[in-house]
Amino acid sequence: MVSLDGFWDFGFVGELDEYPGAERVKFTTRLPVPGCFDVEPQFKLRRGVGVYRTRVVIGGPVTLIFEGLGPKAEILWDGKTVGRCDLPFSREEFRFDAGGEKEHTLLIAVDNRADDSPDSLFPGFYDFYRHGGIYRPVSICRTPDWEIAHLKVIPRDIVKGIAGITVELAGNFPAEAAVSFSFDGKAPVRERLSGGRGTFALAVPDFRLWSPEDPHLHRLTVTVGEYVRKTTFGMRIVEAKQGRLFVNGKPVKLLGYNRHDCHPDFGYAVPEALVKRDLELIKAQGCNFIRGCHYPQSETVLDWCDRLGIFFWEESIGWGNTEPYLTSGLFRARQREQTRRMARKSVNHPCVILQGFMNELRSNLESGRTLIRELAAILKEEDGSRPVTFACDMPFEDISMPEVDVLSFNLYPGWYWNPLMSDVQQFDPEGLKKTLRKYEVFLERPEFKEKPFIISEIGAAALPGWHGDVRWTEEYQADLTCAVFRYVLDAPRCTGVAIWMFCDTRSVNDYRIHDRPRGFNNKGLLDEYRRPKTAWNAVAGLLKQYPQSCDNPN
Ligand code: ADA
Repeated sequence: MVSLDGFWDFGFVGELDEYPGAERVKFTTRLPVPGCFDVEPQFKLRRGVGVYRTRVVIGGPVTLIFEGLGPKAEILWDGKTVGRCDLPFSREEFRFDAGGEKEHTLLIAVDNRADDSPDSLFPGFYDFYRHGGIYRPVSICRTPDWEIAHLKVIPRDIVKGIAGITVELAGNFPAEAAVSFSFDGKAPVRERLSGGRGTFALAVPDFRLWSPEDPHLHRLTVTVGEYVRKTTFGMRIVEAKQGRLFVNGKPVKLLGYNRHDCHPDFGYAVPEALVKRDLELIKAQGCNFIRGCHYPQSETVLDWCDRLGIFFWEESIGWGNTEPYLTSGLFRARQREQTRRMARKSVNHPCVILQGFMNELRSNLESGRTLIRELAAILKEEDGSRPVTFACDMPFEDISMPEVDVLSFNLYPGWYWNPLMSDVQQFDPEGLKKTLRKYEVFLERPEFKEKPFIISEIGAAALPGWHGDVRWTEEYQADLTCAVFRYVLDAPRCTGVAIWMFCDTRSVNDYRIHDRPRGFNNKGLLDEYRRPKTAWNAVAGLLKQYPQSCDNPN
């Protein structure tokens, strides 16, 4: 595997109906890959086609791997199209014949214009900026005759330390093969693999559980013939039952934030050092949970959550999708494909304790419910060890909650209109508590009783530097956020909260010029450069003095 990351030639060709061919592109500069061209000063916030070019010495059958780009792209090898990416933020592999062993030209034409057709996974109205770029690493390798295409480790028994390990071969693999498993560099265990696929229940020697307090990772090396594949994994079990979420048999309280993996200077290609700093800030504040809104996450984010011990909710892309999307065959097929790829990519990350999809889709429609059923089935088929959920913004009209294990509501009392709160212009802690308690009453219905309940979004915007006691001020946001944390910490029925949101994030302004001052969604407790607003330190203080912490739920 050869990494292609580095600086590539770049030319911006703007508004075009068809990709023009390399000869018409003026490569005027060099830009980083991973990177987003529309955060660079010369192309800032411009819409159109940006073409990245690099040269690669290789030959014969090759596999080109993108860890994630967006919103969509065409891939050309020596001037010929070899692939198209229509699944933003998804890991994609392209296999083709590279030709003779020599230097070749690879072009990636990224188009960041809005595709509002109901087939599109990233239409213009989503409330997060449609950056154009190669968000995550790119690599290439010679396609082997056969390979270990998938390696899945699912902890099964945390008393005896048993993990279920599935190995899947692809290509011209041998019908029968010896397979060996070595944990943490220890002497290998040998088994036989028939028909290219097998699942083995193996004892992890000297196993230690993974938890936020002790995020211990084991290493596994699997060898089949000449082929070696490695992964890390954690021994932990997640269960949704009795109206609560249990990790390793203990009820947990999830306290944390929605986080867009985004930065004004880097778009969706946030450098690893900054990702790590974000996660450390969350952990140091006393929180233990992130909802990765609203798309599949990078390996960098999940690796660091594994290492730091932060619970994670990962979801496939979606934002308020309505009937035309939910009934488009291509949209549905792309959702299924993205959800499957996400599950396969992330299965060995112990931090991922919840899996989801399709934020705020119209879950009151039959078409919504059918898609939820299909996506939940894919997650269960690929993984099955994590509870499944989706963020619902219409709990009282919803018909889809029976399809998932955890009930998650996006609620904005004290900010947006809420059916249970008459005055949204003002916030008072008692009114907010009363409103949230009404959801608990609703959750007493027999069909909901067993399912844990999470507030998947709640919050208020604050313009950095605005002070006072009305909406849009730092104090209003701080008071509301602290009241939410107090409620969640005190309410046994509430398994957790993901505050909307960690930091201010650039949004699409065209449709919502009045709600997104500065061009940002300003509901971050940090601003877009991670500078704290009043609420950040207020929450840190509250969590320090609170008797029930996330490690010790009531
Ligand atoms: C929704 C949505 C978020 C964001 C939020 C807001 O609930 O899920 O992505 O748009 O509202 O800030 O209005």
